[in-house]
Order: sequence, then structure tokens, then C-alpha cells
Amino acid sequence: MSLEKVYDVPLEVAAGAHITEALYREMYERSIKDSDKFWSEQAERFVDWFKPWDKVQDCDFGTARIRWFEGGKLNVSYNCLDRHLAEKGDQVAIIWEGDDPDLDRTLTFRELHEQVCRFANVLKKHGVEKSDRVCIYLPMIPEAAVAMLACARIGAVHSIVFAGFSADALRDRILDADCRYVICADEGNRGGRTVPLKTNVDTALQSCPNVKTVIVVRNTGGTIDWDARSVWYHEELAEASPDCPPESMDAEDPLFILYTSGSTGKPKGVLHSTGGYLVYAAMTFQYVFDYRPGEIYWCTADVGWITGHSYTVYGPLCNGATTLMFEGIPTYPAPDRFWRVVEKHRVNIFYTAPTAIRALMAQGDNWLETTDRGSLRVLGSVGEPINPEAWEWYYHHVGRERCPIVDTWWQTETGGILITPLIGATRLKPGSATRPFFGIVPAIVDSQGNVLEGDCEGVLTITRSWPGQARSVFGSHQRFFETYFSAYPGKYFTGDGARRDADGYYWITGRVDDVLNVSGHRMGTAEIESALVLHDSVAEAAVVGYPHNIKGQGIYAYVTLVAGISPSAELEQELIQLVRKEIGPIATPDLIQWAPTLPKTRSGKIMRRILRKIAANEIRDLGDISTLADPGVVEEIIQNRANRS
Ligand code: 6R9
Repeated sequence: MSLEKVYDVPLEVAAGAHITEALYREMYERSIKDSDKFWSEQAERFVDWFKPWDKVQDCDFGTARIRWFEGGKLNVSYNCLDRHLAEKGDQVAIIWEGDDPDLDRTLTFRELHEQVCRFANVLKKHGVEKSDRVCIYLPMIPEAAVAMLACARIGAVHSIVFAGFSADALRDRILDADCRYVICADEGNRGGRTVPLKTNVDTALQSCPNVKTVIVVRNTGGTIDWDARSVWYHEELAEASPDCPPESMDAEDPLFILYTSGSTGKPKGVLHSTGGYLVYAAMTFQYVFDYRPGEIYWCTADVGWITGHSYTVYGPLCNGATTLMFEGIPTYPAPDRFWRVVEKHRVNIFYTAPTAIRALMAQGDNWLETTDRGSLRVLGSVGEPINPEAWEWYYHHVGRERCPIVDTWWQTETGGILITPLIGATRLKPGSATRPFFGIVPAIVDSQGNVLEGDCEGVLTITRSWPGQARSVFGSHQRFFETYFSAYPGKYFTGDGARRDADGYYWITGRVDDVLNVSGHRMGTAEIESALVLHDSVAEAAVVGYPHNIKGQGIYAYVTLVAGISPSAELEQELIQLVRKEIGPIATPDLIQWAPTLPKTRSGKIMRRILRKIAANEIRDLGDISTLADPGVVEEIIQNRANRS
């Protein structure tokens, strides 16, 4: 018997919700049994098409072929802007709230449309053409949305690099996508400090000879270096024409590339296309958040992540919603900042990550008491499993039991939300992402690939395509196939473990591969290891995750030094700085442990399972270590672990 708690959706929220329980069942069944008709209706409802599609879907997981609405013509920026002008031209499209609480500004749909058209002309003037890749390295300012929409308007493919990534990480992404244009800001603002974005671009571009133009947004006004490739955003915009007809794009033309980490090798450029992505982002936005016209919606995710793409920019704007962009952090100037912003802008729908909730919960309830959160109607969570304690705090204290929590499970590769409660339809269980969205058929499989039935636990796969699914990995369709479709033939492999309970609710248990989730940021252990071994003194490194109260997972690095080199606090600092330089501050190891050798199998594979257990201090339960080449190594590592904590 499970003792888990179940919450009904608060009555006043359930009343009038887009999707009721009966409707969920009816629509879900139709989305599976009559899939083409179902998706045709949704595509017509959420998106304006210049020309209808010839075929709704043409998908085969056996060859990783995914096509939706082929033959259809549309433009994403037209759908997010132009079509709203007649009725909503003067409605605010973007509310911007600065890092400094005294700074904010708004852009109406008409103003945003004009800026996007002007900037699209700027891009054209500098030679950007349809299908060219444009790198965007901007903080959370409206110009990030302008840049995305301007690319979409002319058919250029944007590749946003999170502004917290280092110059080296930026360089790798510019080179991989062969971007010829970079859009950045002079500096970003974060918790009262500045981030040297243009300087990072300058460093990155030393190894990027193909980049022709860098368009620089003046954000802080800080001093930066200038060169022949650089132009000012505001100067170019002022001279550009505000008239730029949207390019008619094929449904399957690429819209953007977004790099994400996997278990092996370097980050992959996940490729999303135009029609299916927009239909799916717009539809999930309306149904999952139960968005109603006039509401103020705030997703705290940075545009550098998929959540920022689908649910800060494209999903809301396609629905004509007002979306809030926040450049700062939850704890600056004080840990009540989120709630002050909610109060100031009368936010109705608030979508954030468990790591932020845990961090604020740890600061105590006093920070809530001085703010009025009465405008809130729906709360959301994304990025990692939300532990029930954090869920309960979010529900009882932040939302005062008035607001349902939508715990939305999805990935960069899925484009939009796949498993989620629906307001008005789903009773909530803290810690469960609950049930599949329309058209989504999950299957939990065991390690042999057998599909498990009923109440079970295993690896989460999805058995049929949905419009928002990624189409490829930029530059390597083979890698796309191998990563997602080869482990369990005929199924999309998510990389996550999951349990399904007797009510058919899904509980995501975390990654089953070598991917870490640190404060909701995805990182491959291999990437961090590659950075560590760049140091001359390091012979070998193994990185694992371990439970961390605020971040969800912390980064634990085992490092073996080259013979003759002794560990020191100084060396530890050098290694930390090296990882920050190679990847960025988000990848900073929390703990480095010197390991004389690493536990390996006879065939030379590092036994990460054991290293994970030791990092988590679960040393009584190491499992079978008989396959180790030298079981004595484990004892030594345990001893070192004990000495340090
Ligand atoms: C949207 C996003 C994807 C990974 C995913 C899973 C974890 C995301 C979750 C969740 C449990 C949720 N994840 N949402 N785990 N419950 N509601 O975060 O994309 O950055 O690609 O990360 O995040 O492990 O596989 P991305």
C-alpha cells in the first residue's frame, strides 16, 4: 500500500480549465487512435499556415526519420507576432525585469514586431541567408527574443549558447555549427556582478576565422574591446527598415540548433524544425499552463536552455501571451526576489526549477511573508525530479494551496512537455510528473528491452513520434540514430529511469546514463573528465554525481595524478579553474578526491557504479566487486573519502 499523498486540483482552478478529466481521456484516446486527424486539428488550431501540409506524419524510429506536416508552409515569427497585431498590437508581449530591481521595461507586440523586422533586415544586410547558422550569446534581455525571432523570420537557424558558458565552450559550439555570425552583449548582469560576454566572444573568435560579423547589444555600457568584425546592435537597428516580409518556410526546415550533453563525447547540436516544433510548443503551453488571454506568464528559464526556447519565447508568444524575462537570480538582492517580481508584475503563471525552489526553501518562510502572491494561479516545475519536500513547500507556502503544480517532464530532444499534469484533469501526487500528454505513448522497459506492464520500474522510452521531437543531431544523423534509437529498436530512448504506479502515474527516477543534472543543468561526466585531464599533472579522472541538498546532484571528481606529483590545495584550485575555463562555472566540481588509482574491470573499464556509491557515502552496499582487476583499490578510495568528510 502506498502512503503517498494525493491532491485534488483546487476547485476554483479546475472550474473553467481548458482540459477536464473527461476531455483528457477523450482527447488522449483520439490522439492515439486517430492520430493524423487529431494532429491536423491541433496544427490548424494553434498555428497559421501559408499553405497546408500534404502529409501529417512520416516517422520511422527504425531509421530515425521524423517528419511532420511536410509540404506545409509557415513562418514562426509571423505566428508569434504579425498575426497578433490586429487585436493585440498594444498588449505587452515581453516584460523585462533587470538584475537591478529598479530596472524594467516592456515591449508591446507592435514594438516587438517592429524590432524583429528591423533586426531581420540588419541580419540580411550583413549577408545572413536562409539556413545560415547564427550564434546567439546573450543574457536574458528582450534582444535575445528579438534575435531568435529575427532569425526565424528570414529562415536563419539560431544556435543559442547559454551566457554562462565559457569562451572555450562557446568556440566549440560556433565551430561545430559553423556559425558565421554571432550576436552578443557587451556584458551580462548576474546578482550584482557583470559577466564579460563580449570579451568571451573575442577569446572564442581567435579560433573561429569563419565568423564575419559580431553584433553587440549595449546592455551594461561597460568597456569592451572593438574590432573590424564588431557592429553595434542599436546603431544598425536605427538605420534598418521596419518592413521585412516573413520568409515562407517548409514545415521541416530547421528552426534552431541547441547543444546538449550526452553520455559520451562532446555536446550534440540537437536540431529542431519549424512546423511540428511550433505546433507542439504552442499547444503544450496553452494546455499545460491552462493559459487564458490576458494572463502574465513567467518562466524563469534562461533562453540558453530548451525551456527558455519553448516556454519563455515560442510557446507563449505564439499564443499571444505576455511573457516575462528576468535577467537576475532568485537570491539577489535578497531571497525574496522571485516573489517581489511576482507581486510587482502580477504574475499569474510561474514556472521554475526544483533547484531554485530548494534554495529559496532553505532561506526560510520569512522571505515569503512580506510579499503578495495572490495573483498566482498555476505553478510549474521543470528540469529535474522535484523531491516531495520541495513540492509541498511550493504548494503550501508559495501557492498557499490555491495553485496546482504542474511537474513537467521533458528534454531538449523532445522540444516540449511530454509527461505532465493537466489543470482540471489531473490529481497531483508530489514528486510525480503524472501522466502522458496527448499523443505520447511511454513504455517502461527492462535492460533487455522487454516492455513492462502495470506497476513497474525501468528505463523510460517513447514508442511513437510527436510533432515537437528533434529531427537530427547537427552534422551527424548517424549519431542521432545511435544515441536515441539504437538501444531499444523501434523506441525513443530518453536516458531517464522511471517508475509507473498502479494509477498509471510516472515517477522519473533520474538519468540512467552518464549524464549529470546539476541545478537542472545537463552535463556529461565525459565532458568534465576531458577538461580535468587537460592538466599536465592529471593522469586520469572519473566524475560522478552525488546527492546534493540544493543542486539535486553535485559534481564529484576522482583524480589520479601523474606519478611523482603530490596533491595540494593549489592543484585542486587549478583543476577547478580549468573546468570553469573549459566549460563554465556551472560545471565547477563540488568535491575533488585524489585517488591513487581508479577501480577498473579487467578489461579496463572504470567502475563508476562503485565510485557513485562511495561519493554518496553508501559504502556498506557496494554490490559485486569481484570483477575488479584489483579490489584493494576500493578500500583505499573509501579510506580517502572517510578522511575528507
Ligand atoms: C526540459 C529540460 C532533460 C533531463 C531529463 C530528466 C530531467 C527534466 C524533469 C526531469 C524529472 C521532471 N528532467 N524535467 N526529471 N522530472 N519534471 O530540462 O531539458 O535540459 O534537456 O534536461 O532533465 O533527467 O532527461 P534538458
